[in-house]
Amino acid sequence: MKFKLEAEDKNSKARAGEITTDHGVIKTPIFMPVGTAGSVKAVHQHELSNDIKAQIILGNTYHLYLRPGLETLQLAGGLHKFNGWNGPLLTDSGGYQVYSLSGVRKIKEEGVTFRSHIDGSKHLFTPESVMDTQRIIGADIIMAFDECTPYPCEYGYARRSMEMTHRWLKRCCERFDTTEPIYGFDQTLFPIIQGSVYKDLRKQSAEMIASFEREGNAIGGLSVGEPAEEMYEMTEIVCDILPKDKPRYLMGVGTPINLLENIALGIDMFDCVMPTRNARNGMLFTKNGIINIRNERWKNDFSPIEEDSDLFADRNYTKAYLRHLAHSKEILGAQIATLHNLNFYLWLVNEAREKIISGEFTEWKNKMVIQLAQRL
Ligand code: PRF
Repeated sequence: MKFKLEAEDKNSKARAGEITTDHGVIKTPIFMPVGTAGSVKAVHQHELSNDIKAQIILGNTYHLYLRPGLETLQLAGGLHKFNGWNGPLLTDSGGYQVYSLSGVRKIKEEGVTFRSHIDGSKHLFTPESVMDTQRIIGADIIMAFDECTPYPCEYGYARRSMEMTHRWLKRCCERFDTTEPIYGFDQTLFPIIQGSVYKDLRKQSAEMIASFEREGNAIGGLSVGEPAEEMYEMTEIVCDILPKDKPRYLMGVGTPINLLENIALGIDMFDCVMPTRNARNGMLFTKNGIINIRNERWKNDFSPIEEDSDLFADRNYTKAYLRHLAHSKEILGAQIATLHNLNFYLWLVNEAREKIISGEFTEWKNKMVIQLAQRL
């Protein structure tokens, strides 16, 4: 993997860059659609690449390990071959899904024992096993095994958990560095900063994570229920410590406004289920604010979903029709709304990138933040 820093904003810490992987180039800042079980829900791979021009998508170790399982993934030749997505791919380590999805779990120094949310079967994830699993899945960027602390989190727990995440990182690196990619293309490992909402812990964690000198760094444990201002404060502290010449990934964030504010603090990569999940519930993100397409207001509104959009689905279908599909629980409604939201998120980060390059980012961001907060 290579990262080239292309431009820095003068009035904020926003940056534009370019990540090169064996499966293609990613222009940053970027949003990564979430494809948990090997599919970005309701979207075809050709729509991802051709219609909304996704540059990288995400998969989850936890889900893929449980189903279809490692044997199938390895026989397929990795996730790229299995799902037909030929672009850059990142997998999360399970260091979040294990805590948020599985039932009974036990966290020990060795790793985490948990029960599958699918059939209740018992499993153990360790830093080593999670590296091996991500070798088999075969993503271009893979994530270290961490513990994402909940919010609120008592200081003592947050400190002990962060220290364990650091020890787990050492084990992840040792395993990763003594194994090879299975499918002939390069993989890189990103470590994850933790430390809850405690400034001293975040500083310590950022320094520790930076000292591993991996090719990119991630920030976890945020957007778990804390006020947005606290999230921004933590992002700022860690971005000021992380090296400038490596990409920074803020995990599981967030709303369109969260993206812009964090880009301004120096974040390069984001992922979140919000545009896809909320689309399936009828929430549409637009330049002028949030629409609930199920509202009576759109019943007889035959204007296109988004007038001057470059997306076929936005121009070709009306708000009234999409409202009807949502109320009728038609699958097409989820497909159209998901494409719309992802296209909007990708438009937003691309626009941010262009404004950073042209030197107009901060002014544009401040205007957008007001616009995006509206409810239509
Ligand atoms: N750790 C991992 N994945 C994550 C998170 C984390 O802390 C978050 C927190 N917002 C989202 N996804 N491994």
